[in-house]
Amino acid sequence: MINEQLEKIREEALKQLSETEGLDRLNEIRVNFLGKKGQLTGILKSMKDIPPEERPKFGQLVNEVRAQLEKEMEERKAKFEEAARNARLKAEVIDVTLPAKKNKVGHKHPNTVALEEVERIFTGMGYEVVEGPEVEKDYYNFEALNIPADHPAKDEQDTFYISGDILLRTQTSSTQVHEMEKGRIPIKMIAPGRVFRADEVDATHSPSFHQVEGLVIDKDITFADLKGTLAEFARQLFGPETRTKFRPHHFPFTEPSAEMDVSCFKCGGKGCRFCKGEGWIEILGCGMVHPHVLEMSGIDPKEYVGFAFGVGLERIALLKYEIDDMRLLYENDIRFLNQF
Ligand code: 2U9
Repeated sequence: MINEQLEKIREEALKQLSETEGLDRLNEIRVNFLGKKGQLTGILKSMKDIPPEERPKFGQLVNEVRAQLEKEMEERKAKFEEAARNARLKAEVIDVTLPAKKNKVGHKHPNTVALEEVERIFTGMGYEVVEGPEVEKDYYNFEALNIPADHPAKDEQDTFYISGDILLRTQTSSTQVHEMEKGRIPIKMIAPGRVFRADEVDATHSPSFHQVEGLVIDKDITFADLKGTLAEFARQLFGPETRTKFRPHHFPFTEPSAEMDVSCFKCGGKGCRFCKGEGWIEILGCGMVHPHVLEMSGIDPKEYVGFAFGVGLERIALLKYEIDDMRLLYENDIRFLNQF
């Protein structure tokens, strides 16, 4: 009777084991049959109901069933674990025949390319590149450059003020003033950098843009030196055929002052859509340094003369790359930048 019961337990356990599909269920079965309160443990309690002489045999049988079930469970556990490992290996498989992912290599911004080109041209002519602070004193940005207190550029609508006499520079000229104050002459420098003006953003304006200004101070410098230098700059930047023309202009810090045009590098000066039919393109402002500007920085205008010029870097980049909207330079749209 009790032997039959044991057989039933064995059969039931083996049946359930053969139907298991996971480690969780396997554990459940283990607890159910072999656990402290399991069926096999339970049947041992019925030992008292059988004659004492049969007890050892029955005990042996129970142990046999236990051993068999444990073995079966171990085998199934190993099987499940192997299946799980195989599934993981399959999921993690790497197809080495797929094409490799290419790293996207960036490149220089058009502004940087233009700046490096301008720097190359001027360092080639013996100029030093000097950088200065973007936050300046009113004196270095305006007063030392002969820009009077009532000049419209000083208006709060045109300049960003940080406090009473501290502002964001509107031109890199302040860097040249610092250089003049050091009193080491001759000076032959360019001052590239970021400048700020309270302008609304449009196709040709931005509240922050970049300039390259130049300054030469020595004995016997003439307007001919200025013209020769800037004509050579234009030829190197836009091609050897480039012609230049100087138109009178006014700046507070130079006297006389001029603006320089270059012959259109698209049509050679005949007039086209690019130069709006003019044949000429305005490039930069320039002039002989105002004697009062030299004097204010401690340089004797009777002994020394100089010329200066200023060029908008974005303007060069837009022209060189034929970009018709300055905003594109600041949007960092990869589709745009990838073209250069
Ligand atoms: C010192 C004395 C004189 C720098 C100069 C210009 C003419 C000029 C503009 C070009 C386009 C500014 O970026 S822009 O808007 N600049 O036209 N700049 S002469 O003259 C100086 C500089 C420093 C001590």
